[in-house]
Amino acid sequence: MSEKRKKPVLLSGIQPTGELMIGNYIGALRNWVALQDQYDSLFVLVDLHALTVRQNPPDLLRRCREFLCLYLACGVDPDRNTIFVQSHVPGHSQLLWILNCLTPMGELKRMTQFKEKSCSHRTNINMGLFDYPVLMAADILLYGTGLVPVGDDQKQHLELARNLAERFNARFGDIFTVPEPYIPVTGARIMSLQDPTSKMSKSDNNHLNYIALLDSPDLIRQKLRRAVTDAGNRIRYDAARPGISNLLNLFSVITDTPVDLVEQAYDGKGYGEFKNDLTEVLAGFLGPIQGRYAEFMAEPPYIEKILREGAAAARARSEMMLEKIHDAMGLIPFIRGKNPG
Ligand code: ATP
Ligand code: LTN
Repeated sequence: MSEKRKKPVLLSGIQPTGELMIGNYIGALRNWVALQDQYDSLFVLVDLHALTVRQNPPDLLRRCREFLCLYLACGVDPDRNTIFVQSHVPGHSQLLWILNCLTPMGELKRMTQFKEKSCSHRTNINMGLFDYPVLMAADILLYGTGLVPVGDDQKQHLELARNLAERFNARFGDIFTVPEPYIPVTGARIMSLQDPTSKMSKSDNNHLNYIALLDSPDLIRQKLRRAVTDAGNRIRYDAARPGISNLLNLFSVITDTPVDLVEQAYDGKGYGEFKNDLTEVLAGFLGPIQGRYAEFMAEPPYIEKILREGAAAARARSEMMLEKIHDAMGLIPFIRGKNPG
């Protein structure tokens, strides 16, 4: 067994919908990068999850490539991790079916994301949208994952994955690792710029609500200028003032400075100056990511190689796990290299 495989397994994914934005970076990608050395890490572009909402095929294809290049530009290292596309590994859909047969519909009806997406996609409430959390559980359980770095909004889905692992193990023997969420202490829920009581979301129809990783400095300035702040003009963190508190959080995370020190630095200064400085901070942070992104986008053969190798490694691992699962459940083993039966 190689050195890499002895480490505990970490897996996470982001669906290629909308535009990758600063909340996705702070809640998820930043931690993928921070943890990638300590774990045997798998990072998945969960394209099948994206099909739960209507997609235009050429746009989806372009977005998948852009997302992969952004993962790399943010520091996810293909030499130290397995990076792959969910639809390249059939085991995810196979395990989905098995887990479906262990999931009471009541558990899925309670899911907050299903309720929210059912409201925002009223004309397309499909089975996939309902089953989305079970596919996520399959992604996780298929590799014996111990740790799943995600933002706060995914807590409920992680709980389902844990329940399914425990239910399966109790019925069929100790096959699955029960995964733990890794949710950052700060930045687990970055809020929308125009409505700081809702989560910032990369598929928001109103682009003013989020800072995309590919936004230009001018666009960042415009978006921050229009970001809702609260009555008053003091730069103070206060749960009753979600607008300025959200911006303070962003400033604190990106500059790696505790919120109280940021507050001290802006004592007596106004929203205008703070927003200008936050623009500089974000533009300065995103500039190098955008530079690396452009370099990766100009290297399609390199990206294809990463995906080919990632899919091969993930397929091999997933097939071994599926054999164990099938065996435990009483399905006839598939005999490699021979015709079954
Ligand atoms: P969509 O709007 O397309 O449904 P999203 O912005 O909610 O997408 P996801 O693809 O659902 O993003 O999530 C990708 C990762 O980013 C997940 O780990 C999720 O928890 C995290 N994340 C999403 N939004 C935020 C946010 N506002 N703050 C912190 N983390 C977030
Ligand atoms: N549902 C997740 C994306 C996702 C995921 C996963 C995250 C799909 N499969 C496996 C972690 C592990 C979301 O962020 N919306």
